[in-house]
Amino acid sequence: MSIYRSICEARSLGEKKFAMLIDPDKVRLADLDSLIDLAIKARVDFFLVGGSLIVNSHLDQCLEEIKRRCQIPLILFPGDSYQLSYKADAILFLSLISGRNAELLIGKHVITAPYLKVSPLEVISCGYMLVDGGVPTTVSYMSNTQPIPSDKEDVAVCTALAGEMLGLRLMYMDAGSGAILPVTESMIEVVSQSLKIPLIVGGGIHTPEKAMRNARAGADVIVVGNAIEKDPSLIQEIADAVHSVCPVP
Ligand code: 1GP
Repeated sequence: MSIYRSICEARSLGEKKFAMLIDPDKVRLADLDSLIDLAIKARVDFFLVGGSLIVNSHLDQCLEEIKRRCQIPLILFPGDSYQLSYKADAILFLSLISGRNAELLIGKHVITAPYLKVSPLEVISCGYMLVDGGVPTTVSYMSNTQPIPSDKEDVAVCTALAGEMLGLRLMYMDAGSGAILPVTESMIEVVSQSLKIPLIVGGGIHTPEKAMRNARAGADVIVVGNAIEKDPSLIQEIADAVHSVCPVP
């Protein structure tokens, strides 16, 4: 089954998925094996691999090592068009629809499309919505865009709806890595209810409780990076919290 179909099926059943973000810049290859072991034990659903700024050349090595050790699907979460690799299973083909930077709405995609056309990667178009996380994040700086204010739920809903109407197949609301304020449950709820496509939520999630509340509010996939880099024991706790959210009867 394709990765996208598995996410859609889970949404239709009310099941929640947990994606662990691996930033090749931050993870030391020496630590990767133990993180992979923890992810297998915790039944992590996906690895998202990428970052706003990859300054080392670990991307291929990271992907190879994860592939060698487990079967958890690997999804590229590219911060730029050079962050591509055939060694992953899928790619989030992100369009930064909360911003008005033409390069990140369509420009980079034109450059990348021929490469993806001949690649074995599953290409999943994804509306990427940056929401103010209370602090300037790398992604807001690097993308040269303004995030959606965290209390402007109507703007978030209209942006998500427009992305869905344009044919994007997934929506990702992100407060940005290291956000102080994660996306509110209230915003997640209204956006999720307005969409038919699955919703990914990440940025600044530090506790199993917040992960669970986001899933209950309507997030279909919860992404956590920073918190588990600091405390890998959270992998199991957050996975359990996300997976414990039961479908509404
Ligand atoms: C960032 O949503 C991801 O794009 C994860 O954010 O690193 O803050 O968990 P954190």
